[in-house]
Amino acid sequence: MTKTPPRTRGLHELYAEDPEAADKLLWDREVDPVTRRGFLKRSSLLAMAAAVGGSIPFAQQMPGGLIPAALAQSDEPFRLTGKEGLTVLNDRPINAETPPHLLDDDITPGRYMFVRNNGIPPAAEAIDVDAWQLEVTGESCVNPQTFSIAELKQKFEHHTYQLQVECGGNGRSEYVPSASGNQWTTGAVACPTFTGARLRDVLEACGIADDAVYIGYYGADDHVSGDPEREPISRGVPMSKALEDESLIAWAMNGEDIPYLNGHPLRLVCGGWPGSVSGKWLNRIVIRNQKHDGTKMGAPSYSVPKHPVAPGTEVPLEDFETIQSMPVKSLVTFPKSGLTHALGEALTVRGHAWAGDLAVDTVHVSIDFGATWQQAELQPAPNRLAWQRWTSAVEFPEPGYYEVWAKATDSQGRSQPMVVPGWNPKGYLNNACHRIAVQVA
Ligand SMILES: Nc1nc2c(c(=O)[nH]1)N[C@H]1C(S)=C(S)[C@@H](COP(=O)(O)O)O[C@H]1N2
Ligand SMILES: [Mo]
Repeated sequence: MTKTPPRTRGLHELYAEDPEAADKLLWDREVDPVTRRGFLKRSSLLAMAAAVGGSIPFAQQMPGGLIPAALAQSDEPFRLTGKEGLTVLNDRPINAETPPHLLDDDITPGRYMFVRNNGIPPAAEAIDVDAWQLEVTGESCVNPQTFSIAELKQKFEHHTYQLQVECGGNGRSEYVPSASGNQWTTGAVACPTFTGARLRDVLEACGIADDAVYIGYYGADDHVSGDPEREPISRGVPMSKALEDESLIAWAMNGEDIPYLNGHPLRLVCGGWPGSVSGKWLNRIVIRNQKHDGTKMGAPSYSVPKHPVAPGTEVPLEDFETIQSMPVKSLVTFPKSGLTHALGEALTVRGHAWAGDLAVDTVHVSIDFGATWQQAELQPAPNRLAWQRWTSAVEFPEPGYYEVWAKATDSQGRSQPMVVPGWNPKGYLNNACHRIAVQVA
């Protein structure tokens, strides 16, 4: 674990490229109409203090958008701790996605796993693995108990699964009219391996009452307001999902500590469902006798209209339902979009496909905007809820501009749409075909 506080990508680089966007993205300013001075919001101020290595007594006098000299004069680039090559969408809270070509590994390395934060992570230096506690409680828990991580490791069998985690809002940027929230393109998905105890084993050790219907999680991150009474997020899953073999309380990812921004030292992982059910910095699980009612459990969060609606429709809250399994989807992870390819040579394209709780049955690729499709080779998943590798060699008939499209079909016969699917107010579940551009010369 690193002692460096989370930092954002090249602040000075960003300022050089697009000062206005950088200002907006990074400074989160509230402009005082009387003095026209840009006050930093409390959350930004804390980040800035962490980045310069101390509190800033005269923060109120700082002009909005000023880059502290301590950072401007340093040639050490801003970085997200433990991450590489991610595109930062927002820094308070930190949200960063992975470009498709960096998702080419069968097992996503930690440095390439996207980051979706609803709040402010616990300070890295405040995370004490030996002192970390997981409390299991709730009205449907027979014997509430608290475990240290060492106790979890010692009392329960260890299991390792490769599990796909995809944010429910992945693809949101393509909806028209646009939906508010992080404008994810394709990169809020990852499939690393996780090692931990089965959630089921831990719940059973604490006694699941007959009336249990749901579990909920709580994490150690703070609400962006700084109000200790508010949770940034506290979601959960029905008992049936909680009791699956692959639902884990994980202390390791890819055989190492979970990366700080992905929930070190402990997180819940329920693969195949919106990533928001996989609680990071996990310190409490509640067994509930009703659907969990924590922050962002209720509509419209992670919910879609029960019936299709026309784009732009205002949907009453009672007409939403909570998203469960994610829809079938695929990515082209090689080659990187925009390549020039020699005519007459076959081009091997590859990627991954996944389908929420289901398996992927077939993947097809097209080079003619979907007029014809050829079936790709598809590997079985290493375990349930892992993505599947697909590969296909395509040939181009003449020079020019092509797009390679990939389309996966799940084990129940449902395919990805070629255009953006059903608009919904919060922009969830866009599983349209991914495509890359190829110039054939
Ligand atoms: N404690 C906590 N857990 C959390 C979140 C969070 O903000 N706080 N974000 C959730 C959401 S919306 C997603 S998509 C996943 C993202 O996991 P990652 O940041 O490790 O990629 O974590 C989920 N678990
Ligand atoms: Mo998410």
